[in-house]
Amino acid sequence: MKMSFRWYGKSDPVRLEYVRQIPGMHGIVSSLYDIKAGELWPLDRIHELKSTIEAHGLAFEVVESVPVHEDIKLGKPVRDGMISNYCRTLEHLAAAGIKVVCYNFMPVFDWTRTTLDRELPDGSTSLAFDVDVASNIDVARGINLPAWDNYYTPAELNRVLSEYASVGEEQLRENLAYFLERVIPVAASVGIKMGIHPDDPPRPIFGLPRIVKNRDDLRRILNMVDDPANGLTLCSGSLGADLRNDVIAMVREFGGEKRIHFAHLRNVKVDQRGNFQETAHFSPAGSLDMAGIVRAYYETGFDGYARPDHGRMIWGETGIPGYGLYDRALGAVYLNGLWEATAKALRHGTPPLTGNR
Ligand SMILES: [Mn+2]
Repeated sequence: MKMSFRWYGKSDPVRLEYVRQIPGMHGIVSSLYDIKAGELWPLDRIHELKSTIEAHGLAFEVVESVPVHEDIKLGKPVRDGMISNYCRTLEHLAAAGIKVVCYNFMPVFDWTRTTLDRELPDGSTSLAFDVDVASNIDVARGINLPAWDNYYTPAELNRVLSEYASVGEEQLRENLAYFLERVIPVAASVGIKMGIHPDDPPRPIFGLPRIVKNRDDLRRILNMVDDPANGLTLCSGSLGADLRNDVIAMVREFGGEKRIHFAHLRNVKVDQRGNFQETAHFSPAGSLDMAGIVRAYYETGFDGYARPDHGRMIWGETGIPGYGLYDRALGAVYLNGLWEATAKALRHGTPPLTGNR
């Protein structure tokens, strides 16, 4: 397990010097955030980002994400040029040493929360999702949700939502298959592993179709193109926000087949209706058995990349919600601790296998 940390580039308030000081930190997960979906990533820009990261003693081997343009998800004729750019971007990324590319296929909203700073009992804050708040939003008047209210004007939103009116789950699946049939052979040929991120949260939102919600969805996607390059970013917090999802069983099934390339490890406190709040990684803080999840990765011989995904805001830190330094650092160390303890318990005291440099 190669522990990694998401970093939003030079505008990120978290400094790479500090990320490097987290014990067992292997590398940075990042992206070229200013390049629009559908466009080609220039090789020199990728190298520039890589040099910045490597200058701080960290590896750059995972991109999260190369976004998929809405027109590809909608299956519009213009998608072919965008898919061609996507394939050429993968070639450029491979040339720069990238091993794993994370992406998602969520229509319009690539994650949704109804609160970005709900207080937990200990006074820290974190992201939360309330089913009733989300279902009572009148999308015709715009999405009055944190982080999304500035993305689309109500008119733009209505336009894109109306385009999805004729795209149900089956059509969205067909459009994903069309994308994968063209992208996966290129990824495989240049040695890049693709990892689709589950829907976050794993339920239909605002009447939009969702096709990456549970075990059966993941199986269907892997079967669309049966190649190791067509794999998963298994996000415990996203899938775990539906209590019917057995995250440990999914790690065992898909990890056993070497189809998980990127592990997002975080905990959530969930209720039966699907309301949830992100918590500390520590298992008793939330609803997920993080030790059981890490053990499942260990036992399936996982040697891919992991990241602590999100964290709470603690110790007075301010910054990008979910992406502060302190709590994600605690999470990374906790997860590495679980890995070491699992390794030593199962191997009777011999040194642990770790991906740390
Ligand atoms: Mn995630």
